[in-house]
Amino acid sequence: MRIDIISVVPKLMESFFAHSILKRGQEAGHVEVVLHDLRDYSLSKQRQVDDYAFGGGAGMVMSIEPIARCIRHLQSERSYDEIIYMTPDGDTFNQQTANYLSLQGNLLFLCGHYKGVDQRVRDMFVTKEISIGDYVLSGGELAAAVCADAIIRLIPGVLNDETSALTDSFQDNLLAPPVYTRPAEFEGIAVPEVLLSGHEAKINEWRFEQSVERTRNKRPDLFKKTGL
Ligand code: 6GU
Repeated sequence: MRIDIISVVPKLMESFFAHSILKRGQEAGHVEVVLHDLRDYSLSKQRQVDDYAFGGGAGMVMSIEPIARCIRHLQSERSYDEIIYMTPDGDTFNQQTANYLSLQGNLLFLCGHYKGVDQRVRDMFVTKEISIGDYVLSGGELAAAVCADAIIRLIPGVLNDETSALTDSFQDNLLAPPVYTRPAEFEGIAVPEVLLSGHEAKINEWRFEQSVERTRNKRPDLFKKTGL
């Protein structure tokens, strides 16, 4: 997979992709993440990428020309399965979307800033609009990083234990069960006995029941979706 990210502050994301699982995923050749500075595609001497909103009002709008130049440059090198605009008015990101995007070959993320991009960018280039929740961030960069992390860890081979993504919370609309490690007893509080039994079927049954209970109690909205 290849992920291109267009931003006015690419430096903000550099260190994020240079660490841990995301770094390993790139080093092992499972994914390539390339950051692009939108200002490199500006036509003005001052490398300007925004302008006043037609019709007035507070806040600047990201201009279409630099974005169009950048996207077309990238499209001349490869075709993109999705061109994703990160915006608080997009569709809320979830595990299902992460699963879908992890199966694609080339993804292009455009990070919004200021009052957002000229609507014609959305009409002409964007195939998917994503928000990470109902709150406003100062830019789409952190949101794009969140999505990229959720996507990259699903690519086969990126996680050490390939089955571990399958048992994540949300994969089947159920929250993950409680987990324990040594010591088996801490200040008089013991680990549930079944986990020490070595009886795999019983352990799986216990974990499933715990997942169901947790989801029912903490996330009744999710629980409804399980059909249980
Ligand atoms: Cl994608 N962008 C911004 N600026 N704020 C957000 C967001 C995105 N998702 C939630 N809040």
